[in-house]
Formats: sequence, C-alpha cells, structure tokens
Amino acid sequence: MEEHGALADDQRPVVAVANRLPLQQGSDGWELSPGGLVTALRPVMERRSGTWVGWDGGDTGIPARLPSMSIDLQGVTLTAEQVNGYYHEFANRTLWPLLHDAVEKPVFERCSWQAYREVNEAFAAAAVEALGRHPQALLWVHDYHLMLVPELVRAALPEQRIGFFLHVPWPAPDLYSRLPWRREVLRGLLGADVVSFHTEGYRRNFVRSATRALPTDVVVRGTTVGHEGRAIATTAGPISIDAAQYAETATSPETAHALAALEAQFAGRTVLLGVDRLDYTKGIVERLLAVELLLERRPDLRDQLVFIQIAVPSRDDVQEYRDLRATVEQTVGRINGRFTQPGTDVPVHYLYRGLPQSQLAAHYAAADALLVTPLIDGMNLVAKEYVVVQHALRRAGVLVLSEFTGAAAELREARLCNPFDVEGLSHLIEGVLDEPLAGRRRRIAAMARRVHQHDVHRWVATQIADIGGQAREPVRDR
Ligand code: ADQ
Repeated sequence: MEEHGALADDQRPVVAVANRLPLQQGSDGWELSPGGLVTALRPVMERRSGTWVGWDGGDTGIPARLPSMSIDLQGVTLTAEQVNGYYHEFANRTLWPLLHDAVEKPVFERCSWQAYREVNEAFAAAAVEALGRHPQALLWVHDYHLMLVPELVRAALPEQRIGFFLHVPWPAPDLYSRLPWRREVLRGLLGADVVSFHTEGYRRNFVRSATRALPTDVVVRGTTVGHEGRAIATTAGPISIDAAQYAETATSPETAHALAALEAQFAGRTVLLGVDRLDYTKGIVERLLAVELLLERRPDLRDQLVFIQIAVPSRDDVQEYRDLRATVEQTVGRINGRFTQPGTDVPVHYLYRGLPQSQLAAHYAAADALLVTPLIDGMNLVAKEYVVVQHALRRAGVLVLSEFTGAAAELREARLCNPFDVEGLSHLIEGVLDEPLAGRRRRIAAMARRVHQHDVHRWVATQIADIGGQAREPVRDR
C-alpha cells in the first residue's frame, strides 16, 4: 500500500478498467498502443499514480509497468472460449448492434451471456486487487464490454467511488428492452456512483430504460437515479481529442512531406475522404452509393473528383464484418469499373488498413471534404481530428457530418446529412463543393475552436472530478 492518511481529492490515484491493456509489441519490445483513451488518461494517471486493468490479449510476459510510463499494468488472462463468448459474441454481436439501434440484428444467446458475466467477474476481481494497492483510488470503468463491473466491485467494496463511461450510444427504451438480460445489465451499471454518456440524448434514454425495466427499484430525481439506497448521478460528457497534439502533428515535417505527395498524386482534382474502422455503423456503403450516384449524374466529374476511403480492419472474426468488407470491396470495384475513364486514374481509392497519425493528418489536410456518414455513432473522433487539422493548416475543407453522431451535437457548423437518404447525400456532396471559400473557412475555424476548448484533457478532468464527487470546475488535470 502506497498511500497513508487522507489524500486531497485531486491527488487520489486512478484505477482504470478497459477491455484491453494499452500495449502493443513494437520493434524494441512492448510499447504504448496509440489509442485515444490511453493518450487521454496518461497525464492524469502519471500525476496521481494508478493502475490500468485490461485483457492481456492472450500475450504472455506483459511487464508490470512500461519503461516509458509510470502507470502499473494489470492484465486479465482469458481462455479462448471466454474471449469468443464474451468478446466476439456478446460484446460484438449482442451489445454492439443493440446499442447502435439494431442497425444489424443483435444475436441473443444464453451461453455468450454466461461468458460475459464470467469475464466481468474476472475484471471486477482484478480491479478489486488493484484497488487493494491504492486504497483511496477512484475506479473508472470503460465501455459496453464491462457493464457488470460496477455492481460486482460495489459488492466487494461498498464505499468505493466508481465511475462508468459508455463510449457508444444508449438506445431508446423500446429497443433496449429487447435484451433478455436488460435488468442485470442495468443493475450492473447502477453499482457506479456516476454513469456517463457522450450526449444528453443517450443519458436520457438510459434513465428511461432504467425506469421501464426496473419500475419498482429506481427513483428518478432530475439526473439522479436512486437505487438500493444510493444516489447515482447520470451525466453527459462528450469525449474529445488531444487537439493541441493533433495540431502539432498537422504542422510537422512528416505531415508536410506526406501532404506534398498526396497533392502531387491528386493535382487538379477535388478530394473527398472517408476514414473509419470498417464497421456497419459507419455508413461506408451508403457513402459509396452516394458517390456512385453523383458520378452517374455528373459525367464531367468522373475524372475531376477522387474519393479516398481509408478503412481500418476491424472485428474480422465476426461474420457481419466479413460480409461488410465484401460488400464495400464489391461496391468500390463496381464504381471504378463503371466510371474510370480510359487513360485516367480511378475515381475511388480504397485503403484497407490503418495509417500512422502523420499520414492520416496529411489525408485530412488534402481533403476538400470529409464524409462522416454513420447510421449511428456514439461520438466520432474522426470529425474532430479533421477540423483541427484543416484549421491548423488554414485550409477551408467541408465537414459533411451525419446527424446521427454524437459529434453533430457539438460541431454545429458542419453540413449535417441523413445517410439513410443516399440520393439526398449525393446532392449535398455536389452542393457543398460550390460553397464560397470564406464561409467554409469560417465554419472550420468555429468548429476547431470548440474542439480546442473542449479537448480530451478537459473531458478527463471533468469525469474524474465527477467520480470523486468534486465540483466540476476549475479544470486542474492538464
Ligand atoms: P470508434 O468506433 O473506433 O470509437 P472513432 O471515434 O471515429 O470511432 O475513431 C477512433 C479513432 O480511430 C480515431 O482517433 C481515428 O483517428 C482512428 N481511426 C479511424 N480510422 C482510422 C484509419 N483508417 N487509420 C488510422 N486511424 C483511424 C468508439 C465509438 C465512437 C467514439 C469513440 C471514443 O464508436 O463513437 O467516438 O469510441 O469514445
């Protein structure tokens, strides 16, 4: 045990619990993985000390701490069967589609629920162990993989301060009620002191789902839910990016180099861009169909416009994702087959891989418009990255943003679209490119300013203050 006596609220250590440990194998051994959450949590956890609890990914020899980082790591080891039932099945085929408005039909199977419960118990046990080393720590549990952890930890440590953040949407009560284990999951979350969401809409859906599924067990007063004699705060806290760091990458020599190459490659053409994990919630097929319709209607654009889609491989152990990949690749092939002019470049460039940040920033800089068209998306950080890069390089790109993303609530100067209306989307894309540059630049500047003001460090500080039960301001963790 490292702490003696009472610690000030803003010094309490943080134990974070997330599906994966923030580690990957690099050329010189283990290194920090580039994920947004770890970048965001690192400064706070290093200042206050703490432990990150997560699945070890089946890797052995994970260090207790990375040489470059003063955060302890505590791996949770799972069997192949548990990984399949909990992760591939329950998390990705039941909860993910259910929480995303059932845009794909959720699969409900008792054996995968069993695995989910078992694995949540293993994570909760690991969290309790880590909390034993940091007795005054705050516990911060992340995302839909671990919704039973708050209640399980509460049973072992009744006085523990616990926060939960959901990175995906919470659907309307009618949809949520389809889950056969709706009460168990709600009780799991209500073990926390604070349950937080990206938007006020998701927060409200959660409270209404709790009232509907547990009518005699919960009492709602404003944004507080009473359950088993405890008061649980529900909050809306939109996640963000490290805007200053992104702006720095945008203006780095590596990005300038990659941008020069892109500008030479696509000289004289209008560049449209899509950047996503390859997921059926992201509206990639709808976006491609809109581009196809546009090229069909406007033969003059066929060699003047290029659409670059960068798709990071995702969850390819799951059938729905393999099907999506096949559909995307078939659609790209069809569009290029139909519209490539003899002796010219193809209209659609498709990259099935993730790119390093400077390459990604160069693509954001080169894009006259970014098409962010999810059918539903908790937040969408790609939209925030684009406006920051465009603004840092004084560019005047257009953000086309689905109204069904959490980001649409904040990035109000974006050109909002309904991706279900493919024809409307194709007209919108056609129209935005004619918008005068001054207005475009003003919109980008307004959105970038907001992202800088509400960056990820502010998000972390607010979340941690809420979990500790402190006043929300001033923001101290930078
Ligand atoms: P994701 O669904 O993964 O996250 P998103 O927020 O858009 O979605 O992206 C996360 C990160 O992945 C971004 O920082 C982005 O740069 C990176 N990324 C995406 N495509 C990439 C590519 N082709 N190459 C390299 N990097 C790429 C979930 C929720 C979101 C929510 C986040 C955070 O689904 O709604 O915004 O968590 O809470």
